[in-house]
Amino acid sequence: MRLHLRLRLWVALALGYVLLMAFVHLFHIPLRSRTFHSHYDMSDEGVLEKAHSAVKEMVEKYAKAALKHPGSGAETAEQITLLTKTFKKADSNANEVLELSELSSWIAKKTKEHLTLALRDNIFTFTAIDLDPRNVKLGNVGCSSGVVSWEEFHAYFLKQHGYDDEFIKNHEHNHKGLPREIKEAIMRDKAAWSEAARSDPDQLTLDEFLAFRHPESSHATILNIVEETIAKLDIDGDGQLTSEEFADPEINDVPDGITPERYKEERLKDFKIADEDKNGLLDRKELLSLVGKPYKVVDESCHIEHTSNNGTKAC
Ligand SMILES: [Ca+2]
Ligand SMILES: [Ca+2]
Ligand SMILES: [Ca+2]
Ligand SMILES: [Ca+2]
Repeated sequence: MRLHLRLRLWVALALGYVLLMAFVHLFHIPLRSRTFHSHYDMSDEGVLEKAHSAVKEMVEKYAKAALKHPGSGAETAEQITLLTKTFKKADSNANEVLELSELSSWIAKKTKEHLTLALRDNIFTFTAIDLDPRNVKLGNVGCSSGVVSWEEFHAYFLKQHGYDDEFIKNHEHNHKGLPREIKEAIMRDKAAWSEAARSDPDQLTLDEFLAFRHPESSHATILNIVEETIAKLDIDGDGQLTSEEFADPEINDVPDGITPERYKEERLKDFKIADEDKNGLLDRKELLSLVGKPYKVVDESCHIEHTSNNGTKAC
């Protein structure tokens, strides 16, 4: 009997985990909008629906496999502990069942966390690559964040794979002599590069670099996050968020390791930055900018650049 219950729990946990992984994986497929330039066009909904039904199919497939071979796959003590913890976190009403709404809100939370990390990492990597020449400019109104050329990225890529400056400078352009997997990785990067380079095929801006390294940060994902945020936080239903709605720790998912007070403080700071027209409300356009653009990290890049030159902060 205990074994039977344990099996049921395992299958439920596996379902939740697989669904998250499948969701994240699915957004790696080219979801780039045909209407990329329109921030308000919701025609990606069709794509999202397809993604959801693909997730459903995949979950059913994995569930059947798990029932057929309960001893196979992830049944190690460590993985069961991880799944149990994950399940508990997602089961917000603690009834030991994962409702669809819990799963959906947990996936949205994890996707948001993933994108935040990706945005943070993006500026640091971008700044580390934009060296030859370094194109960051500091101006009167702020700073532009530079461009990364294919040559800059390629030099960085080779360095990451253990090649020295001498080799990078003199290596043959057809990459003769490099291991096959490195050549294949370069070809994959080339293909992703041309997908991401919208303004100039030879170089990427900061935003394009994000799309290059994290295609899951695509427009469709960002639109989805904005819609879910409004659906969850817009208590009075006017389609906009007040600072109270936006920052209330009672209705937001407060990340682990941060107190509700601190969370509210941080969110109020974000609100001030995001409220571009200073009318005390966040509309969809402002939320799209907040989710889709690395405000804070661009600010940090100005700081890094300027302090590295003369120790003062300009932005
Ligand atoms: Ca539940
Ligand atoms: Ca550059
Ligand atoms: Ca509202
Ligand atoms: Ca506003």
